[in-house]
Amino acid sequence: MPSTPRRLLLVNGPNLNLLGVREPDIYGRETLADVEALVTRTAGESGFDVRAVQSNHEGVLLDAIHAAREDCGGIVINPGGLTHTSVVLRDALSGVSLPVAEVHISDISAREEFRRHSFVRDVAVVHVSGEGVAGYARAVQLLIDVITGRADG
Ligand code: CA2
Repeated sequence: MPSTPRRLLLVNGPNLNLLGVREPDIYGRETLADVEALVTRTAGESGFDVRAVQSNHEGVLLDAIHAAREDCGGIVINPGGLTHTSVVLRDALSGVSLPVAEVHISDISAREEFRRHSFVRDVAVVHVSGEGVAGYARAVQLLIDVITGRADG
């Protein structure tokens, strides 16, 4: 049986390219480049590499998720606002049958009512919300634990 690829797909959804530029009171001052560097460094400590995608176009995200089937062992995703709206994104994640970590910088359970529901939640095995950008690093560690069989998630 082929071994699990030691690569993660990092997906950041719509508007996350604005990190560090707008709304620092909610999302902090770190940029998308900082997030990608943090995830790459954290995964690297466990011998995983990272392919990162951010897009404001849902279809680009779906294509990246589908392609992950070929060469990734898991997916770390902050779906942005698509979290609360997209059955299509949820179907793509469940369709590829890879372990998924759902990350939110802010605490989506403590904000507006419309942010409390996540279409992604029950297709993810790891959930991190409200820990700021540092939450991406914890999500990576927990996901790698799942992938390498060290934990149940
Ligand atoms: O807390 C999170 O990470 C969110 O996924 C961020 C989404 C929001 O719709 C979710 O409810 C929670 C928003 C992403 C947009 O990010 C921005 C960053 C800086 C400035 C403006 C938007």
